[in-house]
Parts: sequence; C-alpha cells; structure tokens
Amino acid sequence: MKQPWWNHAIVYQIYPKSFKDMDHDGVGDIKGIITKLDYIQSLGVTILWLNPIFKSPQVDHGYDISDYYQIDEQFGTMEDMDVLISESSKRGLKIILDLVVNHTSDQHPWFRESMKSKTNPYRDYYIWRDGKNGKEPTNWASFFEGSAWTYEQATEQYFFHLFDKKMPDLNWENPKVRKEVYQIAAFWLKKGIAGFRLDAIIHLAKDQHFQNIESAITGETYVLAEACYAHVPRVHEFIHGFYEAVHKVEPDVFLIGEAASANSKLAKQYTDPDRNELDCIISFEQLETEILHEDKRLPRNWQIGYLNLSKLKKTMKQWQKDLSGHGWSALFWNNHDMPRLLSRFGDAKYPRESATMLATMLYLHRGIPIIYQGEEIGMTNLRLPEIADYEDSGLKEFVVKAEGLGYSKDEILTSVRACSRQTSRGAMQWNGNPFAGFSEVEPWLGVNDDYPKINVEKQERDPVSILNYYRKLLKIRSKWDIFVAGDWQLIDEDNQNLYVYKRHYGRKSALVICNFTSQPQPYFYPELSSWTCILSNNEGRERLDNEIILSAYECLVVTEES
Ligand code: TEU
Repeated sequence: MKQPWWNHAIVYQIYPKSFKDMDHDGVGDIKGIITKLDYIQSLGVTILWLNPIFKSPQVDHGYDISDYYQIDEQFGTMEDMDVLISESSKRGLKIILDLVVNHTSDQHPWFRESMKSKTNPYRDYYIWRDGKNGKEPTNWASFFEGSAWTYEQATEQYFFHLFDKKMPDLNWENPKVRKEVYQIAAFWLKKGIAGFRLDAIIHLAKDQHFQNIESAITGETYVLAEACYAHVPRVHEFIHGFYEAVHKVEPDVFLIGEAASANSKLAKQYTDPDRNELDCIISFEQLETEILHEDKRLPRNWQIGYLNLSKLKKTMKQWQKDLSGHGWSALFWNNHDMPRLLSRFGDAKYPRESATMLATMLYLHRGIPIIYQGEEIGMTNLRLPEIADYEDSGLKEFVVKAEGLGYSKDEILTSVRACSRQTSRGAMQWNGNPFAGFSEVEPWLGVNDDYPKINVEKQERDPVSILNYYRKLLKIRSKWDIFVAGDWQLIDEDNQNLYVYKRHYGRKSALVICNFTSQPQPYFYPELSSWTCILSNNEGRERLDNEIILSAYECLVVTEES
C-alpha cells in the first residue's frame, strides 16, 4: 500500500510576526521567511507551518481573519506568497497554512452583514440567540474571558464566541458556511499549499440545545462548558465533510487538526484512516504538568508547573499504544501558545544537554515532530520588563486575583514570565547584531537580551551546538524507517530518572536512553556493549558497556541488527 508522504514529515512552525523582518517595521514578513529558506532546509525539516498570514485586524495575532483570500499587508502581498510557495518547493519544502474556521474576525464582511438584521442572508452564518430572563442565552464561558455571548443592541440578540468577542463563531450547521470554507481551502490548495493546520477544529460543532451547565464552583457566573462545544459528536461529520471536499481538489492534501483537549481515544477517532477526518492531531495532553505550590484559588494556567516523569511516561505509553497502526499525533514541546521548551522543562544550568536530551526523547517516538522556531537554538522565554508589557487573555483577571490574595508584584511577574502566551513570541535570534538580526528596528514585541549568547550565527560555527545537534537528530528521524514505522516499547517504566524506549522494525532495533536528571545515572541493558551508538549529546561517549553511566541530561540512541 502506498504510504502517505507525510509519514516521514518533520514540521517547522513559523510564527511569521517574529521570524524575520525585511521591510523594517519591526514585524516579520513573508519576504523574511523567503530569505531564510536555505536555513530552514538545512535543518532537515520538510513542512513549514505558518501561523495565520491572512488579512486580519490582529486582535488575536491573525487568528481573527477578515479575508481568507488575502495576505495581511503587514506580512506582504499575494505575490510574496506565490514566491514563498515556489521557492520552498525548489528546496523540497511543503507549506501548510493555519486555517481558522471555527470563527472569523468581527470585521469579516460576513459578520458585518450578519449584524445588520435578523433577516440578512448572512445572519445564519453565525450563532445568534435571544437572551433568557434578561441574561445571556446560556451561562457558557468563553475560553478567553467572561461569557461566550455578547449582546448586540441593533437586533436585540446575542452572538456566540468561544474566544474573544471580536471573534464570532461560524455556524457550521449552515451548509452555506461549510461550502464557503471548502472554497477557501480549494483556493489555497490550487496555489500549491500542501495542507492545513486546522485551528480549534474540535470546537466546530456546538450542542444545539443551548442549555445552562451546572458549575462545580459555587457562585460562578460563567462556566466552561466543554461538553457543549468540544468534541460534540457532529464535529466528526463536519470534519469529514471538509476532508471529502478538499480531497476532491487535492488527493494528497495533509490535514493536521488542533485538538487541544483530545485524549488518545478521541485522537484515534479523529485520525483513523478509515474515517477520513484528519491525518494528524495536535493534543496538549502529553504536556500537562504538575503545578508547584498550587493555589487552587488561582487559574492553573498561570501557575508554574514541572514535568512529572512517571506521568509523562504513562501518557506517552497510552498515546503510542492507542494510535499504533492508526493515525498520527504531533510530537511537540512548545508552540506559539506556550512557554518555550528550555524555560519550561529544561535546566538553565545545562541548557545544551537538557535541550538536546528533550528533543531526542520526544522526536524519535511514533508521530510527526513539530519544531517551533528558535527551539533548535535553545531560545528561552521572552522576558519583558513589566506585567503591563504582557497582553494575554485572562491575564488581567489573574493579576487582580493574585494581588487580592497578597502575592507580591515580583511573584506575579515571575508567573507571568513563565506562563504567558507571549513568552514564545519574541523575535527569532539570528545573530549578535542589534535586535538579534531580526530587524533593523525595535521588534513589535521584543527580543531577549540573551541574543548575543544564543543565536543562529554563533551556533552555526559551533559543531556541538544545539542547532547542529538538531540537524543530526532530524536526519536520523527522517532517514531511518524504524523511527517512522517501527514498534514502540517503553523500557524500565519504573525508573524515576531515566526515560528509555525501544523501537523495532524488521531486523533492526533501536534504544533511546535519556537521563532526565542533572546527576550521573547508571543504566544496565543486557548485551548493550554489542550495540552501536548512532547519536549522543555527550561528545565524550565513545564505547558502550553493558552498564553505562549517563552524565547530566545525557541521551543516546543505539541500534542493533539481528
Ligand atoms: O488555540 C486554541 C486552543 O488552544 C483552544 O482551541 C483550546 O481547545 C481551548 O483553549 C481549550 O483547551 C488556537 C490558537 O493556537 C491560538 O493562538 C488562538 O488564540 C486560538 O486558537 C483562537 O483562534
């Protein structure tokens, strides 16, 4: 059977705003990406995922789209996009776009029409309901802040928005909406786009009963009602419809869905090749952390967490087992909505060792690796001077609560610097020139002051840099079928310090051995001395004995052929 081309894919996620600025306005652009294609190719990745580049008022950094057929002017023009597609293709790189169709911007012409009257032909493109007893139609909370409903005086009804009120949800129950979305996708596929990262795709269907939800917390006004707007059964129909429509235009299209709250059972459904829905999903489950000193009075996502190795093993095992022989899940450590890998799970005393170990541990699993820009050089969280410099949904609410509970400014700033979505959105660090070579002017959000130390140019010259290690790792990941198609088995599950797994394919076996601590750790594996080490972040690792001592955060990949 023909294997789909994305089986061997490695994705590089570009946050265009902060990648490379060529027109000197402090905001990255498509021309900037074009100038860096050789670099991207040199990493060994095969797909570029661009965060949204469509026309947008940028209320949510492009996730609020006002025209799906145009490029936002801060990123360039359609001609730039065409050049990007063709220049990428020359280098064997495919592009996937971030398609946001759960909602649009409130500036989208459809919504502007929809607002005009109850009988407007576009009214039903969105979700409008009457209030109940002078209140919102339901007590459902938005993911961003407050109610998921906003009242519109002109027509005396509420519209639904899962995210910001400037991002009204499309009504997927309306076949006209679905057709519009199919057309948008077809337009981009015809331009040579290889597929889409479908934003917030699990939320397309809403429970049509529109009933209040009981809250577990007394006195809570708006309740997160995921059962009513995440994984609602009809979502599978909507996704399947989209799948069918886009495959008519491009049979080889690659669809990766953002399914933040999907567990492995749901993931299996979404990606089951027999169901024709998605090829791969992005779930956040593997990244769930244990919170340090949890304060239950404060929202979890603003409290600093750490990785619990046994929990991570359990989750990975579940996912590897459940998806084996089915679809794909994305392997990723960070993205534009999350803190950076090194700041979140790495060890600042051992940046090189911990960053390379974590990458090795994850990317040799079965799944599709997604590398977030800057991860490959060990960029750290963006540190802005003041709390007020950060802008996040839920931030103000958290600060007010934390202040009320007596937390100091410094404590709050520490949390914000560790948890804000903006921590990963700082300018890419290209070299030691002003503004890290990202731009000639002050970047829109900021640049970390560690750029003279951490940058691409410097790491290019250093054979043992994180960057050069990533290149070796990704080469192994894409060239060796064992890491794509091999069986997966967790070894020494109860070991509290090491993460070890075995892959097996045909006559080949591979072991991935990772030390998750800053202490030397012994490891014994029968006959290990007869295996061959193909990769290690410990330059001094020469020979293998049956028992080895791993140095701080050491990882190694060893293979054997029977
Ligand atoms: O994130 C959406 C996202 O993470 C939710 O769909 C998630 O399901 C929910 O918070 C519950 O866990 C995407 C983008 O990555 C983000 O940058 C956007 O702000 C958001 O969609 C809205 O478009």
